Amino acid sequence: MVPSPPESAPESRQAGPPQSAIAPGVPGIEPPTLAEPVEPVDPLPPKADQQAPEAVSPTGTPTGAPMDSRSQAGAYLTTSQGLRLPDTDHSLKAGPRGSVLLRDHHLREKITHFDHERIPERVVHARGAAAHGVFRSYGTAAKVTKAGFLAEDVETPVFVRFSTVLGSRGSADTVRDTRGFAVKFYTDEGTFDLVGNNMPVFFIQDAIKFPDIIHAAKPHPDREIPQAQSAHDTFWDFVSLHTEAQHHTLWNMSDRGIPRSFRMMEGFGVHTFRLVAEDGTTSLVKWHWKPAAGVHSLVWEEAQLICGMDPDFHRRDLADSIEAGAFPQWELGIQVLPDTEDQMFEGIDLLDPTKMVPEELAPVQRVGLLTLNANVTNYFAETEQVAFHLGNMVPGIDATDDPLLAGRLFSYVDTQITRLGGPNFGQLPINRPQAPVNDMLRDGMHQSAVHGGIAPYRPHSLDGGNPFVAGADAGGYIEFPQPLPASTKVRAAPSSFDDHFSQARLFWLSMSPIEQAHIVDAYTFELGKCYEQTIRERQLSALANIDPALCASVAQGLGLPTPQATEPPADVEPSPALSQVGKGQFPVAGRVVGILADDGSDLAAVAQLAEGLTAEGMTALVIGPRGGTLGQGTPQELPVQRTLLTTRSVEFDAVLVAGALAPDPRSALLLGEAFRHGKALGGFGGAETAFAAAGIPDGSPGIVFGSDPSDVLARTVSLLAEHRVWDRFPVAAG
Ligand code: HDE
Repeated sequence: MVPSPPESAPESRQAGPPQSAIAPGVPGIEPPTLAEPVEPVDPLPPKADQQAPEAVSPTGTPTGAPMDSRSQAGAYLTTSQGLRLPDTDHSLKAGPRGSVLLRDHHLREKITHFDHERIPERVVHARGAAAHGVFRSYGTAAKVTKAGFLAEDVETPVFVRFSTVLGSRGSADTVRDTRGFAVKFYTDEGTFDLVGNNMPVFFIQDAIKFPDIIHAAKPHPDREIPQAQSAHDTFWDFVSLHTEAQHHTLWNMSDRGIPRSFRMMEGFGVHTFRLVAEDGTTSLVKWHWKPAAGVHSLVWEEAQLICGMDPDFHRRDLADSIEAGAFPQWELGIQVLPDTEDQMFEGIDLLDPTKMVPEELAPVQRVGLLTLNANVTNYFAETEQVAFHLGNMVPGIDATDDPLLAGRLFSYVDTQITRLGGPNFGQLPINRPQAPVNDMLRDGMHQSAVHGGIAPYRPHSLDGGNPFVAGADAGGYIEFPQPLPASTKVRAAPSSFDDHFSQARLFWLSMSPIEQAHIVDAYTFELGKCYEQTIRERQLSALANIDPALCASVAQGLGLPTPQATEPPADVEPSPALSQVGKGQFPVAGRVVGILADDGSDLAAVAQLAEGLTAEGMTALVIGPRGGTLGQGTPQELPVQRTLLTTRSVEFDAVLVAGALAPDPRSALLLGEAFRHGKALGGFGGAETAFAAAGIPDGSPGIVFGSDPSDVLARTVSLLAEHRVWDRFPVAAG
């Protein structure tokens, strides 16, 4: 059963300071009282935007219990055993100035539990954020797979976790990195996990190299720096030697490495999977997630500023947009490829995870819609404890012989045993299947099922013979009987894995000039951060094999000579689908617009603008020179949501300026940055003065002026729908 999502944005709270009325991020369900409460009350219910894991039993049986049935209960503070406590502020002592007594069980329990509150963070993808949602299938995949959740109009509850790869759990969100995009479908036939990334290719072709790439990309083991980034010697040392990593590295250096929002990322299954239809026919497929909000990125300076200003930028954006009712959506798509004996398609080895299949060669067919409609109730219980596993498959979906996939099929269960402290992690509430579980797995740390019966073994004649094995007609998962060619045991890759540069070149040639300029800057920045010149030179040699112009531009930025290619540039056809630029207008719901105003602004117009923005599902934040309200004591008195001290341009997708504004270097900085970052800008009521004070040249593209605020709003929002004003930055083609 699909849990019912909140229909729309939760109502604003009735009381509380006016600032919290429209700004997202309200911390609690009720506004706090000034004085500490003294009347005992039961715990408050979760906020309207939150949802907890379905209250099924550890073995997948619906309990009918409400979603908050697993949270704290009762009006009084207790021990973990439910004993009511009169005091939690003082240890038990031999007199107020005397020794603390060992017999203080409350002190011991409180500190002991606290001492063990942390678990090992994920080896990779430690930093993440997640949400609940629902997947509705169109039924268009039913001809190629018998998977029940892909039949027409089936709705399946999902839990989705996004992540960076390299950083520790407390690192910043907007670092240059690949992003994880892991989806858990709680289907009637068992849980299906689609554990992908926001890039369609991977650094390595064989799982045995995973520890190598990760050790190279993680901080240097001596000083443990730098955190959460690839701009350092060991990363470039590895990828310049192990050149199969070059294609993925190029994606990382592109704008895909710094997404604007999780909501604005594509997702990819990376490996080729095999789908099995009802009649037994098979196809090879690549999974895709297509975001409704479009694919958009930050610019590099903005990303760096955000690391300091708001390291939680992406998780805040995800939670805020769900809280505001601007539910993030993606369509699931598949590229369906013939399951031929050689598992090749148009010369592309489908078992090589450093290769993708251009959409122009195999269109992405849309098969369903994912909507994230509820935030988690408790980060640790859900986002931290969720355990994905590639082996969580359902009938109709099977693996291929991709050697990277093989290693992953082993790794994910293994890592959870360390991370979650034993083999019963599947019984944690967020990991419980929503299909009956009868696994004969027994005991182990933290066993929370209470199994009946006496015969957890097969065959047996006790317990009525239960459980029985299920053939295909009873929904059993039958591995595809793949014919295997005669072969010799060998530690080697096929020669079709030898091509390391052609698709990197294809990606480079598919980029628009502004995207290419960003890529050149990214390489120049990252290699500029390497200490060893040899490593820079070696990486330049790899770039020479991708594209001579790319190589020459980076070499110039580094002040190094341009090396010659060691192999002729591949003759490849660009794939326009790979570019993010010039793809038209996208929905603006969930975008954040700042309105710069002061006491001299037309506050009635500002209020109207804020209303207009909110009506379109955006977040409007009034930025004032100080906190409190503008126009104090006048009928137009207006709450300020951000001050020039508490915000910076990077918080906004677009900025509107209400009036000339009193001169203030901080508002000039805000406007100058927003201009430099290609953001939509607008102003009315003499706002030209404020732009001039920020040093922005008159007549610059992408700045809307007018006397009618609602007209300025409409035109600015139209610019915002294209994400950035790129024609502010003329770049040479090529
Ligand atoms: Fe992972 N990966 N991975 N990976 N991966 C993990 O599992 C691993 C790979 C990906 O939000 C770990 O539970 C190996 C490719 C995501 O919880 C670990 C190999 C892709 C997430 C692990 C790969 C991914 C992980 C760490 C090479 C893109 C986060 C904690 C054979 C298709 C899931 C954990 C979440 C997490 C191992 C390669 C994506 C250690 C050995 C390729 C999105 O098991």
